[in-house]
Amino acid sequence: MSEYFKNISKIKYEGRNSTEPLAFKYYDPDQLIGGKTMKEHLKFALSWWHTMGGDGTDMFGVGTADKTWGESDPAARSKAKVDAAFEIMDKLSIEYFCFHDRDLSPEYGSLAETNEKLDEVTDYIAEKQKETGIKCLWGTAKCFDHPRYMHGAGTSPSADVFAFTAAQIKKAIEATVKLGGNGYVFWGGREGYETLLNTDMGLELDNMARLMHMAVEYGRSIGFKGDFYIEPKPKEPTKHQYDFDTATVLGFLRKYGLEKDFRMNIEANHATLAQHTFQHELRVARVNGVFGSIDANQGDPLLGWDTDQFPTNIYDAALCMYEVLKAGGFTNGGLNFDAKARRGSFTQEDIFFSYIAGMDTFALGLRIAQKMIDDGRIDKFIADRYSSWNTGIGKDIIDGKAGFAELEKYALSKGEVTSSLSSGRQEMLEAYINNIMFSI
Ligand code: XLS
Ligand code: NI
Ligand code: NI
Repeated sequence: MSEYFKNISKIKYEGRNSTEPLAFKYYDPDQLIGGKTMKEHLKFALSWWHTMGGDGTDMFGVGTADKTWGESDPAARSKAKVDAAFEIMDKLSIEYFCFHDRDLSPEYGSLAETNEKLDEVTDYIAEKQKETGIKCLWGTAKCFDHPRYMHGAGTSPSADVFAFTAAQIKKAIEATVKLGGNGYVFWGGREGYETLLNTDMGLELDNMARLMHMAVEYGRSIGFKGDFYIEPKPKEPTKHQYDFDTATVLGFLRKYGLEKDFRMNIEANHATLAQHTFQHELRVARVNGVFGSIDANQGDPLLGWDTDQFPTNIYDAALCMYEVLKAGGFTNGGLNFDAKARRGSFTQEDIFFSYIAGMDTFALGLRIAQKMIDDGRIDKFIADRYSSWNTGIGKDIIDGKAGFAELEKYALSKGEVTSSLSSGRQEMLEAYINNIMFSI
C-alpha cells in the first residue's frame, strides 16, 4: 500500500509557543480537562465527502484539488480513498469518520451492482478498522445528488422514488452497522420545496415520518443501538428545507412519535443560515434532551450560504463546548468536521493545515469552556438571577400550589413589582468571558 502524504509525518502536539505549522498548538489528546482527556471530550471525526472527495468544484469552475488518489477506475479509487483516509486519520490522531454511502463507493449501472461494490469497500474499511482501532461516528445516505431525487427523496411526489430511497437507506444503515457506527444521520438533502404551488406539504411530511419509522424499525431489527439524528438546515439546496432548525425538527419528531430514537446533529453553519447562533441551536437541543452530535464548521457572515469553512472562531467554539459540557458531553456523538478547505487551498498540505486549525480551535474552546465552568461567575450569576423561584411565591408556582386566584391575591397585596428586578449585566458577563479566554 502506498503512502499518499510522504512529506507529512504524524502531527505532534508542540504547545502554544511552537511555530511549526504542521503541529498542534493546543490539541494535546491525552491532556486531562475536567477529569476526561481531550480526545474523550472532543471525539473528532473526518468527513469522507469533503476530505476524500471534495475537489473544489463550484458553480463557476472545475475542481482545483486532485482527489483522484492516483486511480481512474472507480472501484480502485474507492479503495485508494480508504487507504488515504486512514493515513490522514492516523497522522492527525483522528479516531472517527463519517460517510455517505456514495462517498465510499459511487453508483454503478444498477442498484444491485452498486450495493455489491459498496459491500467490497465496507469490507475493506472494516479490516482497516480492526488494524487501527479507528471508529465510525455515523453514516448516512446520499439521497440528493442523483437526478431521481430532483423533487426530494422521502418527500418526492413519486412513490417509486420513495421506494428507491427506502432501499438506499436500508443498505446505508446496514453499512453503518457493519462499520460499528454509533449514529445514523438524516440530513434533509432535497426534502423541502421550491414553491408551494406544486407541493402537498402535509403528505410530504407524513411520508418523511413514514420513512424514518421504517428506518428505526429496520435499524433496531439488525442490531443498531446508536442514535438516529436529524441535522437541521433552513435552506439550500431547496428554498425551504423542512428540517428548518432544532425547534422545528422537535415539533416534527414529537408529532410523529419519533422523539425516543432521534437526536439532533447540529451544524454551526446551518444554525447561522437559520438566523440563530450556533449556541442557540445547541441550547435548544440541550434543554429538550435531544442534543446528539455536532457538524463542526463555520459560515462567513458576509455570504448567505453553507460555506462549510473549517472552524477557527474561538469564541463560538468556546460557547459550543460550554453547551456540550453542560449537556454532560457526547455519548454516541462527536465533532465531525463537515468542513472543506477553500478552493484556493488546493494542496495536500492544506488538508492538514485545515484539520489542525479546526482541532486546535476546539481544543482551545474546550479549555475555555471548562474554565468558564470552574470559574463559576457565570453560573452563579444565572443562579442568583432566578433565585426568586427557590422560595416563597416562586416555589409555590413551581410546586403547583399557586394558580391564577392565588397569584392575583399575591399581586394585589404586593403592588408594583418593578423593584424586584435587577440588571441583566450583559456587558459585565461578556467581559468575564474575555477575561477567562485571555487568561487561559
Ligand atoms: C449539508 C450537510 C451534509 C450532511 C450530511 O449541508 O451538512 O453535509 O452533514 O449529509
Ligand atoms: Ni452537515
Ligand atoms: Ni452543511
